[in-house]
Amino acid sequence: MQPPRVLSIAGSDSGGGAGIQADIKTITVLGGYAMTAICALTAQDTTGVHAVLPIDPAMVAAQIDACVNDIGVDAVKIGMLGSPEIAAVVADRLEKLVVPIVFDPVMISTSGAALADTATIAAFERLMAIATLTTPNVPELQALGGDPAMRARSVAYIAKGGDADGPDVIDRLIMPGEPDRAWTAPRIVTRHTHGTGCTMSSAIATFLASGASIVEAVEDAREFVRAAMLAAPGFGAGHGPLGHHAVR
Ligand code: PXL
Repeated sequence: MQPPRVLSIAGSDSGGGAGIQADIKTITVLGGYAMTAICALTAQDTTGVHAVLPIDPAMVAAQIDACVNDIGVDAVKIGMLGSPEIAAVVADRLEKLVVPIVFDPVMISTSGAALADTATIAAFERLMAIATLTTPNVPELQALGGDPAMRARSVAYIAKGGDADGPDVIDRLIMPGEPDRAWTAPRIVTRHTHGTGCTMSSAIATFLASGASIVEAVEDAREFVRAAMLAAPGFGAGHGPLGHHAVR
């Protein structure tokens, strides 16, 4: 059987912990076929983001077109976009594609660096409107207007609780017309959380590409992220990467 084809439209993390690199590892370990449209390069390690270079929007569009037109795509994950112009060409392309889309509204890195400016965040509206699922963390949900604004958009989203306080992590899934769901698990206390959001969204995209429902995909992706956190190799002086390679 052929593997599900997953396209990650995101930024590159030279340190290998987040972004495109986390996505390729996640999709591959979960049995998918990973393709990429790189929106930005970051010079980055576990301690921080040292430089960012957004890619020409036409080049981002060309990468998407190349993947879609030849190999084909069963699901898309969107991560760091890099500029409002890139967000616009990504929306132009994806509005024509009928496959599951997981949108991670990346704004800030684990180390605290800004990865989206105000204009880029404003451009998220079109992407949320076409996404099968949007995956904000605590500060991202707040920047998007919180639960009232997300519910008013009538979109499915998972409010990730990893950045909240407390001994348990609670992830809430809200889908229009369905009862809210929540998953609770004891917090894994570790500084090695770099790339958890990227890993979560690309895992969900891979499960959706394999035909899972949103609920099944979220459930399985949570388990994968937790297992990868527990398998973190302990690299670097800051927020280290996950151990994708050691899971499954
Ligand atoms: O997790 C957010 C994120 C997304 N994309 C890139 C990143 C990060 C966090 O560091 O570096 C490229």
